[in-house]
Amino acid sequence: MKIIIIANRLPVKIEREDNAFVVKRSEGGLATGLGSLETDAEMHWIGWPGIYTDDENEKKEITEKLGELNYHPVFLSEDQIENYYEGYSNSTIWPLCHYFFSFIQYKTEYWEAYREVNSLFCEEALPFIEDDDIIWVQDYQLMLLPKKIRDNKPNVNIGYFHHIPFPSYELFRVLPEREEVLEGLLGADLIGFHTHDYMRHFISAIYRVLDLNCNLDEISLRDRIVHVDAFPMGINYEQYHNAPALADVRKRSEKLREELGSQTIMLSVDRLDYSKGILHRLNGFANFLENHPEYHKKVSLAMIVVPSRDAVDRYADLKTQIDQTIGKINGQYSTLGWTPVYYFYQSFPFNELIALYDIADIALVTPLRDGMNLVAKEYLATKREKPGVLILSEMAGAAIELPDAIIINPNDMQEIENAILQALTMPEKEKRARLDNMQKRISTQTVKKWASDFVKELSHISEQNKEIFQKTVGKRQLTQIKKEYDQASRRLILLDYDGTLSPFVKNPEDAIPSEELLNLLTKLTSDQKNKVVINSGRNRQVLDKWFKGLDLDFAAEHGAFYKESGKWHKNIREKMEWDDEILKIIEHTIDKTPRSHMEEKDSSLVWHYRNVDVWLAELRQKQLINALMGPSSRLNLQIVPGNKIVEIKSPDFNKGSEVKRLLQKADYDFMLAIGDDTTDEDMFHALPPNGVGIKVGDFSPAAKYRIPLQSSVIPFFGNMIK
Ligand code: GDG
Repeated sequence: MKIIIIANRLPVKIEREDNAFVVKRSEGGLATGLGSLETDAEMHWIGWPGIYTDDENEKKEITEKLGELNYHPVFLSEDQIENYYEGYSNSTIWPLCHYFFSFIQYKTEYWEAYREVNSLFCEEALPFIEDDDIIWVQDYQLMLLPKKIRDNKPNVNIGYFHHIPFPSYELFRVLPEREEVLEGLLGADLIGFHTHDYMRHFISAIYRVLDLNCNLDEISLRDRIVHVDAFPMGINYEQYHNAPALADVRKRSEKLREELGSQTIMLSVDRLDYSKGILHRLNGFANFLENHPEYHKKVSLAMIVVPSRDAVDRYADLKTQIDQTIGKINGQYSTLGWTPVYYFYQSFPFNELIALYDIADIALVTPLRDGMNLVAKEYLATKREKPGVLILSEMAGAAIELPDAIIINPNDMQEIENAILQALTMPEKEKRARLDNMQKRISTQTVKKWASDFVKELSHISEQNKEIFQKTVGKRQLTQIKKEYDQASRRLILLDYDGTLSPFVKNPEDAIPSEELLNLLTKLTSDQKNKVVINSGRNRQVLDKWFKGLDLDFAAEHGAFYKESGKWHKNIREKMEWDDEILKIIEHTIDKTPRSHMEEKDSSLVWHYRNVDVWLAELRQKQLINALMGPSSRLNLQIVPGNKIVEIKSPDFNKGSEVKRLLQKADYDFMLAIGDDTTDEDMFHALPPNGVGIKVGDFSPAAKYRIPLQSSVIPFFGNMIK
């Protein structure tokens, strides 16, 4: 088994030096985290090497050089980088995911290049991929890749991690290619985000855009389940915590301190990006200086802006605005011995960055949106004897894990100003207590743990998907079931109706049996070896009407009644009399939930919500169950959530008790139960080990087999009895 990481960039850069190619390592968080994964598996990395060349010999040379490190380059042209990377990735998806609606650019050539490059990554990756490998795709540049790989290698384990925010559905829906992007991601077995909020937004986009079934953190597809989870990314804590003690760093810290004097230093470190809130931060600081002259000459902001994407117009404009704002602040407040803003538009070597973290009394991390923000965590990790204060935007994923920071809304200048004042006046004891709490968290939730949690969960889900694959009725499974059927002399066949023999329709009363189904049932019942029972939640009258003339037995209302040899019997003493409180709760729910209704059966009450908006239905379903909890336990009733219904019934019978009753009355050497709903799980559990339980739709651990689509049920029986 190998672990293959596929990312837009390799963790190294190739550069030309004196007519030769040199490999330069970049110690990004991702590379470090994955590098420290404790695994026996061989690690490979596929990505762009950061250099353009059309020369095949050069490509060969670079490929060989990188191959020694298990890195495999995907060569991209300047056009591709312009349209796929700067275009669709950074001018369409990036602003979309960071809620910069008006910055989103839609261009056909961007999308075409994005598709093309995702296909190219797939082509380059396929030769390396074997069935038991783990493929881990990184980030928003490669959202179509999971599906592309899945289409070629259906059994491989694929994970995807989204490093930036995932926006709410209301924003995501504006993307013209929303379906294809989501379908691309669903090629993965596991999709990871930094926070539960992004995960929630993604799931809501899935059911609203693709109309797929989502059950908590699972999305059911035809042949597998996709899991969605939050994995907050951490840092290499030890590395940052120990770095200030390195001799070289100490030297740099001392020099910096000397140069900056005794004033308080606030630090900010970002890539040049409008999502990082750099201008808001500067304006907040300007307000602070204006309103607090007592801090003039006592506080400076060291602002590091790392050049990034400056080929994109938006970024070039932002750079100009930053330059101007800093010029204005410094022009207005500087004195001979004091500069309010030290501005560095450059990237620093690691040790210099640590020295800056080390001497900074306050870190000002105020992005308008940020997937996680690792700078906040790195700053906290470097603090040792002298605690620092972190001012952190609530819009950064990191805020969820770091409530002991001074949390601010980055759009509120007043809050930034107040937070600076709070940080400057915070007692040392409080600083220490807050820092200790935050260090406790980031020293355990490290990048190594992040990577290993993801890979562990992916392996677990892949195992589960393999099981689903094994259970899914295909040729092999059908042959086995058919063999058992043919060899049997006495067979019990238990059939659920709605969602199994008949598709779901808007109005339950319209779900009348099709000709095809009636023909099948005629054939099944004409075999003397078969006892065929429809085990349904429907009432007696409907079953009698719809299947008139067929030699079938029934269990109605989940086993409250059963019909044998043409005669109905009941498992309940009499018609239920419903408590007023229960009726009122359901009526209230119906009033508040347009398109839902109640069905009253002899033995149960059912609230139907098939035609209700998904979000509202989920809310009302929870509220209804909650409200029913008290009266139900008092009256000894059972609340059973089913497929778009909630049923309230006596706990004395269910679909499983009916199976047990039938098995006690006669011996069978072939027992098959098929159903799609949670209520059918009782049938699967009641079957003996040699029974054939078949779940239609979602995966059920209790059923031996699975038929993903209702429309395949009748053809399946047709083949079984052929
Ligand atoms: C994306 C998401 C998410 C910065 N300046 C220098 C330097 N850096 C390093 C920092 C830090 C990294 O760059 C920046 O990471 P962030 O997390 O802050 O932000 P993005 O680059 O936007 O990253 C973000 C991240 O992915 C991970 O999932 O947290 O939300 O936007 O490690 O230290 N490193 C050096 N010199 C510099 O001047 N050596």
